[in-house]
Amino acid sequence: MTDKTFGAYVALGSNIEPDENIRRGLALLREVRDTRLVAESSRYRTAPWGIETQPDFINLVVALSTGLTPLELLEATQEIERRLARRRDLKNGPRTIDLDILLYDGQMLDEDDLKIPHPGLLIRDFMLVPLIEIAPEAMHPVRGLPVRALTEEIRYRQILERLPSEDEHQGCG
Ligand code: PH2
Ligand code: MG
Ligand code: MG
Repeated sequence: MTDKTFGAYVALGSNIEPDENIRRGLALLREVRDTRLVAESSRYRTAPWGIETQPDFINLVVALSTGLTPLELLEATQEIERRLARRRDLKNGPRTIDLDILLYDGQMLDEDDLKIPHPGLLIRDFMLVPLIEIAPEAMHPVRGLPVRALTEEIRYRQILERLPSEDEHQGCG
């Protein structure tokens, strides 16, 4: 790792063999150079937003500590999407894996291919709820408030259930 690292939050979503593709996506994230995966939210089963006639999604959010710049991190996430054979033939359609950078070190960025904070963060429960689960105090740089205080603008309520973690399964018979 380089000595200067930044906190970043990345949302994952999949609705094609989601258990397998999320597992592979997380494994590849752990291999990104100069980057450590420091926290992982629960997985949420969510109803598809956008195109509604597609399978349910699994969504979660992870916290990273990274020495990469935002655009380098974007490149790394796009490489993972390519490796998991993501095809982009239908906007908002089914995907093996989607990796979206939500926040990066309290910074704002407005590039053609990367907007930070993610424009959907405050309106999509499947991004905001798992983020609040692992980082309630993370600051939203535009609003100047921690994300836990920013649930009132949620417009797309897609969460159907929070899935129990492996640990929670144990001891249940
Ligand atoms: N991602 C989309 C489109 N629709 N719906 C759910 N439930 N979860 C997603 O991650 C999602 C979506 C585009 O990226
Ligand atoms: Mg997305
Ligand atoms: Mg995306």
